[in-house]
Amino acid sequence: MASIVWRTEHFEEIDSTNTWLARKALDGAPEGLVCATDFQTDGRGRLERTWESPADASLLCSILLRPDIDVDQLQLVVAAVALAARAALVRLSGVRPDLKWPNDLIVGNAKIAGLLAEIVAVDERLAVVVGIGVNLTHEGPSGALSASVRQLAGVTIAAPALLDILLDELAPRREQLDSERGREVLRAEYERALITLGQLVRVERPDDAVTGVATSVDATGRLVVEVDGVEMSFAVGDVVHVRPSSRQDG
Ligand code: BT5
Repeated sequence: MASIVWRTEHFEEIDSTNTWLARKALDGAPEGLVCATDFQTDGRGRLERTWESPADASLLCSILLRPDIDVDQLQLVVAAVALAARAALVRLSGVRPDLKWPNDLIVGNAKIAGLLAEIVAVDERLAVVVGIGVNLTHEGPSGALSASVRQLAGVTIAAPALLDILLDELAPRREQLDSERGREVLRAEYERALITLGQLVRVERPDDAVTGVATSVDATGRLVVEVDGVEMSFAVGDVVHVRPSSRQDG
């Protein structure tokens, strides 16, 4: 595909950048449309959770992508945006976050960014809205294991500057999504950035939980966990939480 053209619509305040962009996607908006805001009144996390930030304290944006992938490869789109955000943070702040499967950027144990990917339409191509919130000066909700870039790096990054670099970093990764070879390159980069691999994790599903060592990410972005010598793969949609675990968790 030709190099992607980004076009950003900025709002001082909005309900949720994901919600706004999903509506635009359904109306046929082209790939590359980006929604950014200073404040969300209804910032959303996964599974009906909320994303909190006061005004002017975070990068809050959503990106419309129409990659040539199957529905079950959605996690690779999350990976592309998460890796772009990580690379942008390295370039601008020196902070090098790890990725935590499925959708967090963390430093140590503290979450500094979260992603929310939603499939909006399944036509000839998927329309995917990927939202990301990055804590720039906001340190996250009280009681949460979270932090801000300012707290960790001692620098205050402007949200538009971070978005610019993020989109710059996303362009080549977005291209990788369209071919099997590209997706393999992306998957390998994802594995290198994923702190989850090698960890003993407890994967909580709606009705049960299993504990094992996360070993890899498969070609569709599912997390592979070795449970009692047997490899099990977990898709994001089936997972409530993935937590580091201790052996006693059983
Ligand atoms: C996420 O969900 O981490 C996805 C967050 C996506 C937010 C962006 S902002 C722009 C775009 N528009 C939207 O409406 N959403 C996207 P999840 O893994 O479910 O994590 C949510 C949980 O993280 C909450 O239940 C809190 O515990 C915690 N949390 C909320 N706000 C946080 C913050 N600012 N920093 C760190 N943790 C936070």
